[in-house]
Amino acid sequence: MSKRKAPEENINSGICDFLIELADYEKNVNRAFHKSNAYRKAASSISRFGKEIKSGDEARKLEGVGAKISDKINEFLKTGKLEKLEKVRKDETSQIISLFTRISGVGPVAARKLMELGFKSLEDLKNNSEKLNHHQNIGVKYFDDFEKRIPREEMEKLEGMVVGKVTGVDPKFVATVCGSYRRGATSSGDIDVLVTHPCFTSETKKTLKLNEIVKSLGSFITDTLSMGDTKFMGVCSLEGTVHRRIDIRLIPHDQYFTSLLYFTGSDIFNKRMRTFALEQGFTINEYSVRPQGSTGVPGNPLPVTSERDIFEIIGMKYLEPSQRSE
Ligand code: DCP
Ligand code: MG
Ligand code: MN
Repeated sequence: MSKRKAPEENINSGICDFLIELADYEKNVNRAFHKSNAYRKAASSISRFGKEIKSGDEARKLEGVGAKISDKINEFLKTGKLEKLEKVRKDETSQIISLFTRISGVGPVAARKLMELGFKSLEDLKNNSEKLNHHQNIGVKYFDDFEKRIPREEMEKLEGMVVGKVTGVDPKFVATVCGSYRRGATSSGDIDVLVTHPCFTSETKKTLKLNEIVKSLGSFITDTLSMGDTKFMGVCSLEGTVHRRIDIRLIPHDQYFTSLLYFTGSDIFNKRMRTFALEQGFTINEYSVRPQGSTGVPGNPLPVTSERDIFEIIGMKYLEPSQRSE
């Protein structure tokens, strides 16, 4: 999961930052996911707006900005802060839960549980490792490293290295680094790799061995968080650099482009595109694009041979990865 996004050119970043802080608070501390998404959606709209917002009323005209958020924007523009956030930042429960949810492998539920066990700090968690699972313990171990964004230059080296090793196993493998890197971000939170092979389809699933691919990466992989048939979650490190989170997914060839689209994101863009697709009568997810059908039950997956196909099917103007940040 991504933590802090890279600062992008955004004239309304003050407003967007406080909306995202509210979104994180609602998600992690209150587990109010709808409220959280509403704040994120408003932040996304405002950052796409591009012009300086001078009042709550002006913001209200944008999609996803209602009366309550508009009032908050007025308060922020007038006073330079938000009473609600000032309180949240001072509250100990919020502080502890917010800290714990920054650990890889710890979601809002686990964070609250750990707090209820009386733990307040990372030190407390280090001293009680038996209360954490393997993934969470590694998350604590590399807490500082995982908070550091990966500069694009290092991402390029990581990409070259991973693609080289994977195609070394079989030149027919196709490996792509997705996520924020594929969108052209100047830095990334982690490394999201998709691997496919022309002989690997949703019918022939079991013939490929993900652990062979992971093994080919050698000592570059320092830790395994989890290893499944099609999904590896782990930690890697280029010589002498910080430890980084890496996910490798094996994707059937016939699902490659829907997966590529999904894992290129951003998550906010995916939500917008899914909503758009539904309005046009299509269901899209990482596996397929299907017509909705008059009964509401999705039909069979439509054939797709590029990302462009998916945009065309649902009738959305094609956007390059670099245009999919919000
Ligand atoms: N994704 C999604 N919804 C989620 C989580 C992920 O649609 N709840 C998709 C879109 C993301 C992609 O998966 O772009 C990769 O997830 P990351 O959390 O790694 O996000 P990014 O790579 O976009 O950002 P970061 O640079 O922080 O890793
Ligand atoms: Mg990522
Ligand atoms: Mn990721």
